[in-house]
Amino acid sequence: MSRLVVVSNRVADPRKAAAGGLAVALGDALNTTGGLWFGWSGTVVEGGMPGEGELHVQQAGKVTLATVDLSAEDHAGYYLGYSNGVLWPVFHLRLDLARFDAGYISAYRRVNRLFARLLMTQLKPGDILWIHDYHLIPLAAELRTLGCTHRIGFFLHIPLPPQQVLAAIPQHEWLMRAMFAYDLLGFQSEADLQNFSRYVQAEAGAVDLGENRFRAFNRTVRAGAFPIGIDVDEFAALTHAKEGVDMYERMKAEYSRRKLLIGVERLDYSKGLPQRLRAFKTLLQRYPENLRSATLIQIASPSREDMGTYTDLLQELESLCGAINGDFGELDWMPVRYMHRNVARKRLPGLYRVARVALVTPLRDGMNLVAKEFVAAQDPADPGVLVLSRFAGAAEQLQDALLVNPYDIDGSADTIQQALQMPLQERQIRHQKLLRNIRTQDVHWWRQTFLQALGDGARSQETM
Ligand code: ADQ
Repeated sequence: MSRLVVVSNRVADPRKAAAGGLAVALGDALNTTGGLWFGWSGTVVEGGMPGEGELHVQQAGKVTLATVDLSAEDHAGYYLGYSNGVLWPVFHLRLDLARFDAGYISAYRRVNRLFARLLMTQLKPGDILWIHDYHLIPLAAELRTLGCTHRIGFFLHIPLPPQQVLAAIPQHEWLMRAMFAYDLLGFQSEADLQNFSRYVQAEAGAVDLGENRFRAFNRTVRAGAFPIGIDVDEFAALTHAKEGVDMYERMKAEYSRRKLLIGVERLDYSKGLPQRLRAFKTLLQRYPENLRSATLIQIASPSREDMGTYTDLLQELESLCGAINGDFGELDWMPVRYMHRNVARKRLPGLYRVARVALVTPLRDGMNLVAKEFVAAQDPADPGVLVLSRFAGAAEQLQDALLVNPYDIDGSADTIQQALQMPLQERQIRHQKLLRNIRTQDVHWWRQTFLQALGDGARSQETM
């Protein structure tokens, strides 16, 4: 069996309890076959030389971890700059927030080149490479320049925007050309795949060879939608473990007289938090039976705090929550409980399970794993209702959620009311269908189908 080499911006030790879905998925993939996980060490070296970084290699069980330090200049330009100040906003349809003219591109190229150079020293013949996310789009092209002939797959965790939006990036042609250095491109949804297909045919003169194979720049790339899932069994086990149950019981006792709604995410402008709070406020105005009763617990974990757009958002949320509580709150009832912090992963399932409604309403999201975790944590006999943005990748699969347009505040408020009022039988039927879906296409399915497609491509090329 080929050795698997995973490359992602951040690397997690698979022996330690992983913090999120992706770390679990990749750690699990690597633990199965043994392999190498390569990426940034998380260390920023003040005064370090741009384009240089020390490589640390350590063994973690069956997995070799190879991580690179970044100079402060590279970190600022590659990570905060081009990745999160250009690609993240544009791919989430926020052209207004993109910092095109800040010159970040050179650091982005430099770090991808550095990664390629150091990764080449670690590769063995027959390795299969799986590269993750927008930080590393040109990595395969850099590796090919250095003579790498391995099979390389790429998975984009965030959405791919429509052609006209992508074309606003000054380096869009270079970026998309770099995608043809891969053998397989994985997207979260059919909509993303469509955007790729339209872009490459319109802007790069690519020829559609059928079965999602495209030819341009003298290379053929195969693309596909591989919606990422969660480890449903692991999450169900967490739900029934001590900390999950303790959390559930404590919250149940505390909120026995209330209807609990929950929102959980990283604090990010793509997640639609101000719109959600406005929809909740509208719910209280339009449907006064929710006064003294509906309580929204909103947890937003700190994220990319060193970027200005995120601190602006933090202030906006704090003032919205303050205004709702000030206008509607009573001595014995606060409509919004807002927390700007992480919740321990072991406690999340208990929190999800106690909520009658989950508000997962991003303006744009590649997939959204919280939606799937919420479904996995429910009691099938008395499940909560998922209110899900139609603009989350997860909406393609989770059609039995209540889908909303998060920009439509009144419409969202009406849908939240529908969720709060939903009869038990309808809740059970919807939950059953949602659970079936997330079980069928779970994280193991995601990994296997992607790696199989990457491996299949190798076999079909050998027979050509
Ligand atoms: P994210 O934007 O981080 O991921 P999401 O898919 O929801 O979004 O994953 C977040 C993970 O972090 C979940 O496992 C969740 O439980 C956890 N989490 C979030 N907030 C938390 C909090 N306050 N406390 C504790 N844990 C919290 C990116 C893309 C998504 C895509 C994933 C995976 O933006 O669209 O689904 O990658 O591909």
